[in-house]
Amino acid sequence: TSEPSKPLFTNNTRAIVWGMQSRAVQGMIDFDYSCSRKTPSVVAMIYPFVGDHKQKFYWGHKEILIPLYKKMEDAFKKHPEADVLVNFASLRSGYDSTMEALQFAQIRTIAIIAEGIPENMTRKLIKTANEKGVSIIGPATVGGIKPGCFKIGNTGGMLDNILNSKLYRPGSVAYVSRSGGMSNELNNIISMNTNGVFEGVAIGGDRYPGTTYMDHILRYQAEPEVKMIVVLGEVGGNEEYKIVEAIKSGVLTTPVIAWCIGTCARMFTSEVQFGHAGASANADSETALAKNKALKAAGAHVPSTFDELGRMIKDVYTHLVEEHIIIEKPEVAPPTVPMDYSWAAELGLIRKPSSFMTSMSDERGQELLYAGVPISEIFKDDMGIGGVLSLLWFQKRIPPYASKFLEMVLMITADHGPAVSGAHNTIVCARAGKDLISSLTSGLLTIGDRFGGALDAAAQQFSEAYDLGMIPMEFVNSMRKKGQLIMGIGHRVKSINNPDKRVVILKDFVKQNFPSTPLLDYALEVEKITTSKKPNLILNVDGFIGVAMVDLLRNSECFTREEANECLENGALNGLFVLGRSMGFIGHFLDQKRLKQGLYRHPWDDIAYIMPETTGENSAPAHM
Ligand code: Q5B
Repeated sequence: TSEPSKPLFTNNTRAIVWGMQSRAVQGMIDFDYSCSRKTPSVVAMIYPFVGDHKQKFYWGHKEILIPLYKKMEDAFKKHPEADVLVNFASLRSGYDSTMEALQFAQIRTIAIIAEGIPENMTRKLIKTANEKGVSIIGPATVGGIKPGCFKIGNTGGMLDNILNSKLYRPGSVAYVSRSGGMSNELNNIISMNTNGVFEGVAIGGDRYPGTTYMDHILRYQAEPEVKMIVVLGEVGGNEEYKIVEAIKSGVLTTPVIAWCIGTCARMFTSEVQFGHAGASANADSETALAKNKALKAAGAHVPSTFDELGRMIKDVYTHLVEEHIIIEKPEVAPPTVPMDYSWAAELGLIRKPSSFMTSMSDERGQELLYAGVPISEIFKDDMGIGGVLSLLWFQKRIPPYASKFLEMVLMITADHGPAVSGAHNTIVCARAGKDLISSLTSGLLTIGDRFGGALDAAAQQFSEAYDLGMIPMEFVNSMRKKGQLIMGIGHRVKSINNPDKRVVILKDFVKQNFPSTPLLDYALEVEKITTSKKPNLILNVDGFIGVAMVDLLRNSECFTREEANECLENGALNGLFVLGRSMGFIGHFLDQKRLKQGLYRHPWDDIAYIMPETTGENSAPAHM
């Protein structure tokens, strides 16, 4: 690069981030806040795959908006103060986006995070960057960090890591490594053994890094605050020998503590390729052992193992403090960066009352649970629609006969022709051109005391009378005295002479399978009395299901008496008719569509127009 001695980052650095990397950007801004920067370092984002808009982030407690641009040109034009690009583009677009960025004169530093950019392309990037005086950090890097000033992307890890390693304020130690992961390790080692990191850069694991160890080392040496430099080299390449030369020639005078990783390569009989693309020795001189030896011989502080690195850093640091080259400063606590709610909750640090409670189903885990039962078990046990309904409505597993009964109820209530209130409404609605859901709900809205919605009230009336010990005649008389209809009694077309086959089928099943049916027996006695007065005052389908459900709830031994009562109070039983008849209403909607039925208009001759009597000239006529 053309200006090696100039700092890349200050506490006023402004950067643009390429890529939809919201978490990384929030991490950078949180770091800025912990450093007591006056403004966030990220001024804009670029992402070509979405339109221009703004992204929301936190600056401390406050929410801020950062613009995201589709075009790089717009981002740089609108933010001329930005001189850093943190490029999260993939290995496919990393080259093009970096080349494009290099055309903007304001750019001084580009961090390329992507791994796997072809080496010939990286070399072209480096050539262009050098011509333009731009420093490239990477490719294949996490980036770098300058405490108190700027953090590239995800460098330094999460905020607790940054705080633990005191990266919110500068120390006296600068480092350069290849590996991003190991730079985290260095942050930790340096913070434990010295007054902290001044700046650290991971140049990346490729054979051709955009900037080299020496580029950064020379920059560090030019910083008066940097009193010692840590270098973490590795097997492969010859870059470490440039440090050796610089120490030998007197160009590099700042104390250097160095270690090259990969000394274990000698334990392998064949050639070893470590994780990084550049980490394999093509000659003896490229081994970690040879490099460590040369660095030590040149005068760098080189431990005998990596484990010794911390102690060696501490020795050098202590010496510099004793020599008054490093003057330790009192610690100033960083401002508190609020923790994200989701992270705090994951750590168990906070609690809050929930707005919703549910005991019904849970979709969060690997498998959907209905009332705690995994759906695979529901299928394994062949629980059927009745079993599922009972789990979801009553949170209970019920015996097969009970499940079968619920299924029969749904089948029997599924439809009762086009003439009943609900089907009629659905049909009229469908013919008015409305959609399935509108037509269905139009039909459902007719369900009530008179039509299809008498199950709960029937169950309540009959069970109350039964529980009070009233004989059936007393019950019928008391209802008549109160002027109330008995819910579940009476039908428009069915009668004692034209029995409702649906009720006959259900009655046969219930009598054969339910453990006992005291309320049904009671209702059948009531029916005998009402039908003796009028043949259509039968125990109708609503009434039958209502009382049979009470017998099921009370006598199946699956429910306590309180649970059974609660079901009735909550109006669960009408749900059975609603659910069953929805099948029919949907069918009527589809039928009308299939038959291409036009808008329905009721014929005049079927409506009796009865107008008020005429009393004056201006009154409406009596008949139309
Ligand atoms: N009377 C069902 O009435 C109906 C009486 C009664 C004492 C009674 C009527 C009623 C209670 C509500 C009920 C569910 C409106 C019905 C259903 C689903 C369906 C529908 C389908 C399907 C029929 C004539 C005389 C009057 C009344 C007396 C009538 N009901 N007395 N208790 N419950 N029942 N609903 O025929 O002396 O002449 O003045 O409200 O259980 O909806 O298929 O159609 O699957 O879709 O119009 O099965 O019973 O009789 O009201 O003219 O009354 O009988 O007091 O006495 P009707 P009304 P009086 S199942």
